[in-house]
Amino acid sequence: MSCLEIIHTKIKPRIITRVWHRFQERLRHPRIRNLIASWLGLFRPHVDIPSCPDRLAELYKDGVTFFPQFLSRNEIEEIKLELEKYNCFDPWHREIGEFTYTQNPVGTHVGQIRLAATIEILHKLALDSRIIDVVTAYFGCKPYLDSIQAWWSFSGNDQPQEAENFHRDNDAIRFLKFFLYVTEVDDLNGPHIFVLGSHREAKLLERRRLNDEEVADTFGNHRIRSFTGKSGDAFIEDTYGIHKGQLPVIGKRLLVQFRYTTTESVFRSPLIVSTSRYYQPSRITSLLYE
Ligand SMILES: O=C(O)CCC(=O)C(=O)O
Repeated sequence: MSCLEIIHTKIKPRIITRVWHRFQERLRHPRIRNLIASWLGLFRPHVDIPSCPDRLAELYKDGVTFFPQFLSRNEIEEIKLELEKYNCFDPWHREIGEFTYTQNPVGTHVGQIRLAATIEILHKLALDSRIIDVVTAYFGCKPYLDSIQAWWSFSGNDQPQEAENFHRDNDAIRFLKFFLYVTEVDDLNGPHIFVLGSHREAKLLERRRLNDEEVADTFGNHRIRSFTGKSGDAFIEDTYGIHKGQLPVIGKRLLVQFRYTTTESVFRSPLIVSTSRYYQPSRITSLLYE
């Protein structure tokens, strides 16, 4: 499997991006966020907006749309074998240093693969028109590919940490995340959990982690969905909606995630790599290439 050459590491978001982020993360009402995002979209270069009414209807109503078997068994196995070769780090405890996914230090919840953004097959996927069409239609303007990530979620811990608690993401004024399950995900090894429709509802808007009880009391258990799935299953989600990665009870979950935005985010990829042959700059702006 081929890797792209690293051109720069430790890329930081621009000052204007950081200032804008501080402002937009304080805008909490979904309707106001949508209005401003639509207005900002007018300043993006022209792009044809694809028609995918069913996907859009799902994303508007529920905040999520599913792609069962987005990748075949062989394709996902190839990606898994590749990702297993890489070292990980704990983004919440960087002082621990690097480790392999089979030997995660006691107490680690997450093992991020630092070099995920160098793996060309992930770029091919991130630029796949099945995703780009939906993202472009939802944004109503030309999207940015903001980051490519992959991480392990580990069992062995009693209490949830960080994104294992319910929360809303504030990554950008409008954004979507694509999630690809690389390992099979059942109820016990860390399914992604989402509150259907919460992305457009002005409830529990505070910038903080939320506890299970207040989420259930506010939205009702019937709207809290746990996404189990086979390896190769995928979904696109508006993670301004309330979500979490359930603390795994047994095993390990391996996930690939791409972030698409309408403006550069402060969480943008710190890696710049040589341009992928799959890149079509007329359709999307990638922040991962020079
Ligand atoms: O690991 C998960 O399923 C949740 C990830 C998450 O919270 C996020 O990407 O914002």
